[in-house]
Amino acid sequence: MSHPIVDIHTHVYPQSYMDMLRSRKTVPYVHDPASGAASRLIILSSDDSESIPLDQRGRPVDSSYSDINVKLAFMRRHGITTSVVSLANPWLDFVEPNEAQIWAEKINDDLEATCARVNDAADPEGVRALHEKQTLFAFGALPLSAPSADIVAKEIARLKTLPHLRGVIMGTSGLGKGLDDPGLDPIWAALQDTDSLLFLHPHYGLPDEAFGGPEATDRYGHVLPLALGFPLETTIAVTRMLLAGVFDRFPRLKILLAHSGGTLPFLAGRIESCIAHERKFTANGGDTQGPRTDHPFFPPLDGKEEEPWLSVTTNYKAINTTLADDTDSIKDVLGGNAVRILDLK
Ligand code: 5CU
Repeated sequence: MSHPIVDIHTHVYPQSYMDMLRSRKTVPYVHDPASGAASRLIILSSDDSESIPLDQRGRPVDSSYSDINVKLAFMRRHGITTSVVSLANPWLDFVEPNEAQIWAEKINDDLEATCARVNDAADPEGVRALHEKQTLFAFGALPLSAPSADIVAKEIARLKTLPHLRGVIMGTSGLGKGLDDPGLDPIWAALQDTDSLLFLHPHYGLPDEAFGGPEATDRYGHVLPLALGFPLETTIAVTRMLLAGVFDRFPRLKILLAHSGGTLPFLAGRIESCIAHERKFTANGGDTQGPRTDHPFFPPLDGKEEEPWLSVTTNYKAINTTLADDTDSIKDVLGGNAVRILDLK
């Protein structure tokens, strides 16, 4: 391997977080069936219906969600040299306000310690080239349910002091009112002032009715919410930021949108057109100047976790096919861009 291959979208649930989920009985929670069958992770309210037996709710959760050695094995299997790990959804969104800061510090310190341990242990004698080592960095979690946005801003500043942290991960609910909420301004300011990358990731999707209600969920499982609900959630969240002028007030905000930007790349033109034609938006002071517009939770089925994962190999194939002979661009997309933007040296 002569160049870095970086995975910037790869989640973990640290053990302390799993323990906390095990102590809960409402979403999000972990249920351990008395039969000894695999534990269940129930993080979506649609998975928590009384009509579903408890032992079958949500999804099976195994060590790949929390064990860093399993993550490193996953990286080796797919030729990934560097991963920027992040706490998985729903992050700390649901934590009691008075516990949010404590949990954020605990999770973020835990991520920092894990990265430090892995990076030091990866090459104890220092004999391997940088790009041959397995290295870990992390995006930090934010205490968004804390009593004030200043507590969140303080954690963003603290993250800059942790050597392996490279930004933050956040969902689309913000402080509970969505990302066009002016109450988020201190947080946007902290991210901009500290030059911290924001990894924006969906969790809440769209209401079940959008997909045909419980009958459709029973028939198709998570296909519609994950394939369509997640990307649309991201698209709606970022569009609300655009409409609220967040990018005008914070022009140096750096955002990484999960899942290739949701559906934003396809809908940007239509969003601009609708903005330009909406009287209510202009009457309310909206700015119509345009144009202004950019893991492993999919293991293979049938117990084939040890084989290459389709969710990874599909990306490799798309990159190699689309960019064909342009080897420099292939290297950039596979890792060079991430190394540069996130300073992963
Ligand atoms: O595909 C994904 O990114 C995910 C994720 O991050 N979390 C989840 O619950 N399902 C799918």
